[in-house]
Amino acid sequence: MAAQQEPQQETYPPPPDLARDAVAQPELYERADADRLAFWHDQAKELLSWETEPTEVLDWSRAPFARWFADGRLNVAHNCVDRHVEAGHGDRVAIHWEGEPGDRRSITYAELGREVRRAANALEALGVRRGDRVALYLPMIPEAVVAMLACARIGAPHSVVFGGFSADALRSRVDDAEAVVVVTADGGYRRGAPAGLKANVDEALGDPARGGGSVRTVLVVRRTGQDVGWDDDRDVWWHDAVDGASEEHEAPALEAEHPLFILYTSGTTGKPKGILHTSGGYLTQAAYTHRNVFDVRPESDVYWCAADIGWVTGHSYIVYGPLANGVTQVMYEGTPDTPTRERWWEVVERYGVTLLYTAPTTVRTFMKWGAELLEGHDLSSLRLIGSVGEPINPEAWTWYRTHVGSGRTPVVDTWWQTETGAIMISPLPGVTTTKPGSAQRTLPGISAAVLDDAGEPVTDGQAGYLVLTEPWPSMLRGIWGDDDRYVETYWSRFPGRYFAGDGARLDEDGDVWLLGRVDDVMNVSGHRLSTAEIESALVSHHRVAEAAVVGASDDTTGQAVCAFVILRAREDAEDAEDAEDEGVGGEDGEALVAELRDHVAKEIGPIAKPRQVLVVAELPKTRSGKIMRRLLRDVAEGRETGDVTTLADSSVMGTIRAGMGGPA
Ligand code: 6R9
Repeated sequence: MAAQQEPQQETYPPPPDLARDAVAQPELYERADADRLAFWHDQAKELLSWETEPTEVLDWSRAPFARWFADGRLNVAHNCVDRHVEAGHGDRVAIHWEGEPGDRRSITYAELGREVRRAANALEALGVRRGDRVALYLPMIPEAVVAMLACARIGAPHSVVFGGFSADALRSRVDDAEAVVVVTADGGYRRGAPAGLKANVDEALGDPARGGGSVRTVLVVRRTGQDVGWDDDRDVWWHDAVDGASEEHEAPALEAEHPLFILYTSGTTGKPKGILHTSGGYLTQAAYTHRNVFDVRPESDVYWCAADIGWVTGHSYIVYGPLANGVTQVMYEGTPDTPTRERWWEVVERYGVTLLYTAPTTVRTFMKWGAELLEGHDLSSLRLIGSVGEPINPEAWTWYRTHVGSGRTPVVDTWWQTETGAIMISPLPGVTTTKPGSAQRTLPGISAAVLDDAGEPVTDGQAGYLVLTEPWPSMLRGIWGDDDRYVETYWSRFPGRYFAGDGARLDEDGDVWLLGRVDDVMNVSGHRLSTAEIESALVSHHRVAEAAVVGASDDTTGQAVCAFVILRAREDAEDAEDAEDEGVGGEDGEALVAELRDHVAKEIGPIAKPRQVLVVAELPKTRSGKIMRRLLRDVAEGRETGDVTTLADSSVMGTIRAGMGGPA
């Protein structure tokens, strides 16, 4: 990494009325700085309802395994729904849901409460007990929220698997968590057509020899009405199990450290990590960050987080944070271009959305489509817009503020991870003078540093490694079933500090600029993908001998998957001949490339499909046999090749370029 100097940018102070009235005022930093643990204790008590209020704050005696608010007891689902009804807000809309085909439902907090209690009873009737894991594989429909809250209510940790993942990816996650129930749907709508989900569940669980054996029941929501296979011994319709269930359900008071969910995320090896989050600390920070970063006014705001519940953003900022704060939100099932590229702006207009939270890749897509598409729509209800998932380049930031925020709304660029559970670095909209492209400051109560290789704080705006220097309430409690990997991945690079895996630098004001991942994790459209996972998918294809995957920069998706593969020699003589003259341009070559791209989509999911697959004769390796991805990235991004002196065979890069028809 090299230090880079941002050109002098315009900065944006908070609008004066917001500076005056914002939920978060400058003294929030002062309170947190004065006594960090007392500050978090206050947040936990002020923002949540406890059956037993905690007297303990942080137990760090078994570091890096943290316990927060450990003697407190609460029920997360009660905090997200029932208590708002008890406080007289039962008629407030919790979710304005819009399906991709245009069907709509508005669900009040009172109705949501009844649904969650019915679903909780249904799960218990299916034999789900406190501590059992439940896998959810669902489209963006209200039942997804209901199922998550029903699990939370009975203390059965959920493991949401993104609906775009393949049957194989689902099976490995179900197996790792040993889930007893899978909640799914017949399908969901995507780009104007029903996409099947139940069929993938059948494939994942169909052959007990391959896994999935822990699952007793598959609970199926009818969404698209498409035909589905059915196993009478295992499959149950959601409407049969839930609709007739009692709407009375006593929410048990669970320990603050009771597991709330597992969410799998890509790491540097091929095996996804099951990130474990627990109840009291997680909910405290989800609610605190949502309230202060988005300046939430539950009586008047209409909030829209356009993520999928399959990612952590959907967990913390569609389900737990917003519902704990009792806000009204919009939930949309489909893609932004269905039926037209104006869909989002129609949604903003229809519900009067005031707060919008999305990813830079979406902003760049809208940029590409052109600002004209927004011009016919009344976006004046928007008062604050947020970004998450990857670094937002200053051009996209400025476009977002100008065209979506009508040149007047604050933009909050929020840095965090599946592992952090909630936002860690972000402007506060009524306090911070924002700089396009910078996530700026740790939130009150959070501490971070940027370190060099030796673990010393970097100076002079140099690039370094982002670390978190103090434990925080919504931190991961570990990796499911793998304590050693937790310690090794996050706490061994800089002992005592949490290593985030991101590069960063601090500018002269001390503001943080994120520089992307420093490990073999790619960020494609804000989704984390591991190079190792895609490489192992590629080598599982019978024609591939070896594969190397890099993330190449892409104008729209941030990074794009770029794969280099070496083919196996074919067994029979005839084939061996055409394997030899099989260049990337040949007809057979093209068909094979298409096949390999589809193979990855099938093994992992369409989001992992490589943008490019290049067939090469050799891969650049160091003498110790490590693939030099840096050089492949140069090729993928069309640059001159950097330093090749550590290559075992320095002619390899020339061979690769020659094979591609590019400059050697
Ligand atoms: C919430 C989420 C985490 C990784 C993280 C970093 C990148 C997220 C960012 C950002 C720069 C931001 N990232 N937000 N980089 N600025 N505002 O995305 O979680 O899927 O676990 O990804 O995403 O690289 O390490 P997750």
